[in-house]
Amino acid sequence: MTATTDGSPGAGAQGTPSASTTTTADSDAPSATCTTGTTATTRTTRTTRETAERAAQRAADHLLARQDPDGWWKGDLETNVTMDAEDLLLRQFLGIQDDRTTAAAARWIRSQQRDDGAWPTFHGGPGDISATVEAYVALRLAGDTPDAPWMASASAWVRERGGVARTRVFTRIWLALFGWWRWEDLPELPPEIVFLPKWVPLNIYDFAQWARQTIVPLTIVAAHRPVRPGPFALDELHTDPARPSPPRPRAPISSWDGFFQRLDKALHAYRKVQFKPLRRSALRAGARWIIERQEADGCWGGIQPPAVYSVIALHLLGYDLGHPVLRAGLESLDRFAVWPDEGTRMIEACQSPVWDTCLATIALADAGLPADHPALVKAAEWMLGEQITRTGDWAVQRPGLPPGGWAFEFENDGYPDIDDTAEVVLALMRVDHPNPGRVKSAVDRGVRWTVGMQSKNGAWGAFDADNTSPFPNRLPFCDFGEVIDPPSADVTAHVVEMLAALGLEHDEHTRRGIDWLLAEQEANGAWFGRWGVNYIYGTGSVVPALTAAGLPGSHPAIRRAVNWLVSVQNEDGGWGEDLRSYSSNEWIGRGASTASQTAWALLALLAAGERDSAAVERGVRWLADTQAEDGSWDEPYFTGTGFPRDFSINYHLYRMVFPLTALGRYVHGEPFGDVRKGD
Ligand code: R19
Repeated sequence: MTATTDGSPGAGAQGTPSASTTTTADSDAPSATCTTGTTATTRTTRTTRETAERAAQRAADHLLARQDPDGWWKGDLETNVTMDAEDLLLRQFLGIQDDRTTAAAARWIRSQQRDDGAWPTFHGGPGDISATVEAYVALRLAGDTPDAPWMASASAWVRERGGVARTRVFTRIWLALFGWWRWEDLPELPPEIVFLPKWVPLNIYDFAQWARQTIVPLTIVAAHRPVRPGPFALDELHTDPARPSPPRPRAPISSWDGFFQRLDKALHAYRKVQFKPLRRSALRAGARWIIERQEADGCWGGIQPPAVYSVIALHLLGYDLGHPVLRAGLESLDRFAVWPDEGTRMIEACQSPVWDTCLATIALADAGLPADHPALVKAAEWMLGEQITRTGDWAVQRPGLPPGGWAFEFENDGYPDIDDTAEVVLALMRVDHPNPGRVKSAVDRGVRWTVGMQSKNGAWGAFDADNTSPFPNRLPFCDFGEVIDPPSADVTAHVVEMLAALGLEHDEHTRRGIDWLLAEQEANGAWFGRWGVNYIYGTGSVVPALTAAGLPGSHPAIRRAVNWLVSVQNEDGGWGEDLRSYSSNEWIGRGASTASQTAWALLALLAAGERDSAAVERGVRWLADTQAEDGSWDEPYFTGTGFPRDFSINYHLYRMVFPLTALGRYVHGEPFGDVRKGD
């Protein structure tokens, strides 16, 4: 089945692949180096090389101009309006709104509304009921009235879909804080959870880093059940204002859902009979746990949701807004704001300087910048300063492992992640730093930490080892996003690529990673993309890793991957994969071409030894043809993944770094030597 059978153009996220234009003509004149006697094929290849070289040059110049004087890069991390809405709700709850911020956030929120009145969670995506309710409430707080045309169409859209009762738990918690939903009608999660030892299912270390950091403060908030009545009623978002919470169907007790529903009932009952001293000491322990984890910049876990709930939790426990912990927390929230213009304010879920900097360094090295270029040395210097030398929650699973990883953000020392660590090491290896001894010891520590974080199955997750408990996802409380961090193909591939670059391709750890990757390949020849969209990202990560580790281009797994990529190439020569590929098979590998996804496909094909193939040539031409005047690419589509299906990211630098890497490797070859095409 092809994507074009989807008959809903209005819900079209990444368009229809067949709607693309075919590009064949090369605007460049044939190269002077194409002397007479050269075959037509060679001539085309040469011109494509020249075209690629020129495009890479312009992209490199663009990227270089965007480096911060301190050596790092950071693109905006665009997600969806729940970030902006929750920021306004927090300010309302704490009574710290200011008119300029409110108006600027409201302007951004309004700019993202769909024609049907709803809000999507990614560019071109369908309306999302939780995002729509949150955006609507935020706009009402900003002064928009229910009868304004855009508000009326939003509330009608929500009612048609069952109203507030159909939103995620997070949304209804926000509403409960203002009396728009009953706390009693929310799943229970008691703060005593913080006391569960690590061998008991559902202890906080069973949850992924981001969920753990969110849940601990939320249990404190929910234990207080605070209500600060909102300045208006919200009847227009309920289908039946008199009875806003219809009973949910009961699953049989023999099923997991049934079991967890009853557990939730038991916890509601426990709330009424709880042993007060235990509750008090749980709240105190939770507060300590949170405060110990506040980062140097005042944030928690580097991401916005834990920071928001930690501020509320501590405030409810009696910390006033002037307390240093809360003051720093609130200031850190302000730093998530980017201002596209004077009167518009967008909130980032998270900031990506380390990730952007290692990827930009690799891209510029691939583009042919000399390894001792001042921009690369400066970037390396900055990355070296970002290495984490203290322990963190990861040590719960790996006690005794010395620290040495890198985090994604400016300050997130408690939560280095394996993806960033692998890419930073790969980036450092591309730079000729004046103090090679320092680089070597940083790399050694990073590698030792990464190897120590390998999960039992031989693969790697993002933040923790063996974070694979089946229970957290079963909690009625956890109805949004991933709440565990099991190993993924993309992260594992980045680690394997790093180990191979260090000459460790025959090491036992690398071998187990490779075996796991080979077993994870799907029947179609692709790999699932956990942190990028989707099979193109997974495959674009795994193939370069496997060939770097010595698999020949002729290996059956590589051949299957190549065939799959070629089979999903768009008519226009690019690649694209719609976010709907996470929930419906007909979108796998299909979608309008984007710069980053085209680059990922090219990286895999180049690594597989397909440099002279027609598919690669057409892909390279697509990149060159769609490059903007200033050397960048336009990429409205979201190609980053926070949580498959639920949370998508547009990393604004992906459109630069991945095309530049692909063009550079097309022109100059693979970073650590080219693959053997045959056996
Ligand atoms: C690769 C590098 N990565 C391994 C790091 C990617 C970081 C992505 C940014 C994540 O930002 C987040 C994280 C969590 C949330 C949540 C959330 C959802 C469920 C629970 Br329970 C708790 C929190 C909501 O928004 C988020 C944004 C690319």
